[in-house]
Amino acid sequence: MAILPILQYPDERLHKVAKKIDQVDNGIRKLVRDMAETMYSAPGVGLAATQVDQHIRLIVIDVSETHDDLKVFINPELIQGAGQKENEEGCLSVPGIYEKVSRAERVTVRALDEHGKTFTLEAEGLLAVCIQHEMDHLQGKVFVEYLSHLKQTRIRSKLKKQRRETL
Ligand code: K1U
Ligand code: ZN
Repeated sequence: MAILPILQYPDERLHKVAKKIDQVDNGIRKLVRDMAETMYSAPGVGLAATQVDQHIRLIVIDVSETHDDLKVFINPELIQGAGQKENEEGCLSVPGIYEKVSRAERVTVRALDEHGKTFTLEAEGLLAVCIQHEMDHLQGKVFVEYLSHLKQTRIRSKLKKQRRETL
């Protein structure tokens, strides 16, 4: 297994639109394992392939406290959304920034698992937020892009300062 480098906002590659996966093969399963290791070590509760510079429709999520409930979504499709709720979000590509974003409260998602089998999942709470956040990554959207231009400018300056100080 390997820990993969995570692209940092405002890297332009975070805006690429991910392509559908045609075949769930051993190469995809190796990427799933590497992404899971990268997510757990960050630490985070989700990771989209876009964030590790792989522009294919693949997401891993584990919102359990015990790190034993890995969920793999290949070619995910949002088939239903209900309610609306504001939640605080973070992102491994935007370290140290937490902001409120409004999203559907409950979602139903259909995807393939790591064996290529179709499943449907109904989610609420952090899992629902995380699914929507990661699916945005696959569309090339980063959560800060829901915020005002002023907030986005402030976030970019804060990140620049943070990076200067860690050099
Ligand atoms: O997409 C990402 O970069 C992962 C992101 C997922 C996410 C979290 C919260 C709301 C929406 C989306 C993260 O994992 S940020 C880190 C984080 O929230 C966290 C880290 C350690 C323990 C618990 C949460
Ligand atoms: Zn993110």
